[in-house]
Amino acid sequence: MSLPADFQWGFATAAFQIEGATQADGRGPSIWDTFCKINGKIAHGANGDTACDSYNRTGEDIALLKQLGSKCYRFSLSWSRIIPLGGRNDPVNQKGLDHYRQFVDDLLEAGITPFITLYHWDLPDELDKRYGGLLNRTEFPLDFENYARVVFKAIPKCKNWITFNEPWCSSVLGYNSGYFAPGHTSDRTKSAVGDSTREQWIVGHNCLVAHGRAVKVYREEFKPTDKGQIGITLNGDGTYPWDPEDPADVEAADRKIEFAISWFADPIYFGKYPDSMLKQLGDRLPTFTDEERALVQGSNDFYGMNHYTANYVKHKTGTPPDDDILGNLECLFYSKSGECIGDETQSFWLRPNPEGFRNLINWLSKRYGYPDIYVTESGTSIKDEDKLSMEEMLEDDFRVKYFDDYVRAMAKAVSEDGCKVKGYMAWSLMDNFEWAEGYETRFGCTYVNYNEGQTRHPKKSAEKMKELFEEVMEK
Ligand code: LGS
Repeated sequence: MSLPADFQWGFATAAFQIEGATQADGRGPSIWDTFCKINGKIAHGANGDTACDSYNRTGEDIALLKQLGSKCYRFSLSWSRIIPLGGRNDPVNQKGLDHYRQFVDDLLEAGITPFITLYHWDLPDELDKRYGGLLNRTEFPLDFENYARVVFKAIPKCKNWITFNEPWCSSVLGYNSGYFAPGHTSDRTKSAVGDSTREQWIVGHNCLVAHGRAVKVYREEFKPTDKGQIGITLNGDGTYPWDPEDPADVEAADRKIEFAISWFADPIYFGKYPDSMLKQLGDRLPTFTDEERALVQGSNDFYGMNHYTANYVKHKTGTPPDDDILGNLECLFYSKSGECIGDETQSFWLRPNPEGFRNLINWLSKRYGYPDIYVTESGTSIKDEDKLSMEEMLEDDFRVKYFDDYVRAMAKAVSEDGCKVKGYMAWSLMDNFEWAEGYETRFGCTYVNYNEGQTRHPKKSAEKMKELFEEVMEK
């Protein structure tokens, strides 16, 4: 069991979750700044104003990465630092752009390979107000294309690009459950697109087209000299049928992945939505125009995989409600025979299931023709971790075990199953703003002391990562 010597491993973060400094150097507000101001949306009314203060601590973060032995670092750019109003006719903020260019230079200087995410959920607020943001089929992809071009041009030294992080979350959590910004729910009586139960499908479609536009720009205008690669990052859990004897559950376990992952990956690899979605949703899904299909199909140089957990899937009968996003099924922690998806002695909210990770890598590899895969996020947290003392938090044995099991399962997918996983980035380099959960939930391999000037203290899991990869990688 081993990973190739050039395997890229490291840690990941996202701009809004770590940067803070939301007013600095001409940054414009994003939909998350606005969302944080709505009462009751974020645990304890938290916001991203200070977060980990990474905007002012780039040197410290790079030193930490170096200390941990990280070969690469995945981070995202704040669009509204670069183009405060967001649009293609709006001014570019040179200071914002310079900040990231310098950061990439400093990473490279430290021997760390940058992986840049262009969009990790923090849309410039103005675009939401101006034309409905991600819901706008013509304006949004064009503005994203322009933003991407500005960035590619300014940061040619970065060779690894991710267009969108988890468009499933932007679509479903932002426009169906309302759990994330901009907080639209599927039961709203008014929708700019006529039917609020369709918003998530429209947003997903527009993200795909925007992704396709950015990839085209990169390939046509930059890649010939750049030799870089570009892809999208999709999230999805591993699945098992609740009752392996019931063909309907076996089918539902695949359908769950299709509704989460193939929703985006099938258009990218095959130029069409999955049959299971077309069957349930019919013309409630947007139809690709010829131009859109040409932009989207074949637009991944690699597959970015975010992965956390697995679940048992039980099919449902009857007609699903209009706003069903799962595919007429339910997800459970226990199988029919009472097996738990993960270690039930610990109250994990994300129950670890390394075998499910290996299975999903195989599922994706088979369906999409063994693409290069980068695991752009994988990690865990426990409920109420923040109720522990700092000393206890630093001894995060549950997280050490998680990474140990997951990385070994991945290494088997590579060396025994022939899957082409090229990198693994742990979520997260440090504790940070965990969206609707504020600072309560900690996913960091490094503890951040928010009460004492955001000081960083590596947890056991951070310290052990290097050893783990030394063990599973060829010399
Ligand atoms: O911080 C986010 C991490 C944490 O866990 C990151 O920004 C996202 O890209 C990604 O979605 N992240 C993530 N995903 C797993 C969440 C599982 C949610 C389970 C909900 C149970 C109530």
